[in-house]
Amino acid sequence: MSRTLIISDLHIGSASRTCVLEHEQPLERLLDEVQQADRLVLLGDVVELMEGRARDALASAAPILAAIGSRIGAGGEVILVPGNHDRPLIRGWLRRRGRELEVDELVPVDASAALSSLARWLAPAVLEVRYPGVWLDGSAWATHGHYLDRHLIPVSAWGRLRDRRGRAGAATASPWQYEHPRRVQLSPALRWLPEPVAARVNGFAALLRATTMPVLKEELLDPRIAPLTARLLSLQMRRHALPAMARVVDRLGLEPESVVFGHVHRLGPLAGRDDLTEWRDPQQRTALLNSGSWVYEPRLTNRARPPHPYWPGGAVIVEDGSPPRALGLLDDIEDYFFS
Ligand SMILES: [Mn+2]
Repeated sequence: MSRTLIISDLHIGSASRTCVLEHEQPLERLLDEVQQADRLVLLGDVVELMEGRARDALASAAPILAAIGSRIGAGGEVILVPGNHDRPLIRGWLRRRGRELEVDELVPVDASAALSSLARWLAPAVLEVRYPGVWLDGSAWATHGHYLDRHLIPVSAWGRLRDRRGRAGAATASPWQYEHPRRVQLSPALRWLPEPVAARVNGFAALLRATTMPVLKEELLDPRIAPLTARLLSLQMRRHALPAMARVVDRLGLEPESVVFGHVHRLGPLAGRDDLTEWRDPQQRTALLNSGSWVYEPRLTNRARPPHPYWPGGAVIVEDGSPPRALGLLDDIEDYFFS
């Protein structure tokens, strides 16, 4: 029996987000979980490299990754799949390479000095780097998920699914095209969708983008609308982010039984809360799972108790013989540990 633990969106070193792994108790909880796993997948946005102080972020990451690596131990396996916030780890390599990627391209661990440092900190665990995704076995594909942004129309920084009528399978795209969006022609008959109700709520318009943008803008998270934000983001997730992720998988020509992604910080599907038919592609062939985040955002949780889709500590577990499942690893930790 083999057990794979997938976590994403740690954003270690972020000045604008609270990475809970910079606190002892959440880190210990993760280390306990890591110890029970045969393999750890770090599914992107592990280190915050988009806020401009890469050196500081890496310094914050060093002790956390060292703790993870030593708990996994010699022979243990860590797979890193960079996301948009830690893409600088492989950016130079991508540029120098200059040709098409597989959907699970193996990236040399010395692709950059920073990546080499990560590998060194994680030792004695062995680091493997894949981009833009990794096949966990023949049936589950995992990716950070930032390619889904290509299928959203940014309007007032609010993402909406483009070209909803686009026929599934009518066009294909490659990782290279997702990396170089000007060459992507996914939506020749681009059509504006009716204004969603959510977009009319003042202050909400930018919230989806706020969770994924390089620097979280304080003014986008107005505390006065906090009770609405999680519900509205949930609506956004169902109507736009999940279909966009399904479209990425379809355009890449993949037919996995399940897709695990991060990026939008929304753990799920959660039992008893989410409609499982929404967490599938339109043909109901592929299950979609989101690994949530390890950042504490009280304006999204709004004093709710976990299990909550925006509670930090999200993970997806993949075990032989059973479908992947999402779970919160910090559901019994009180808010004040994070603040
Ligand atoms: Mn991301």
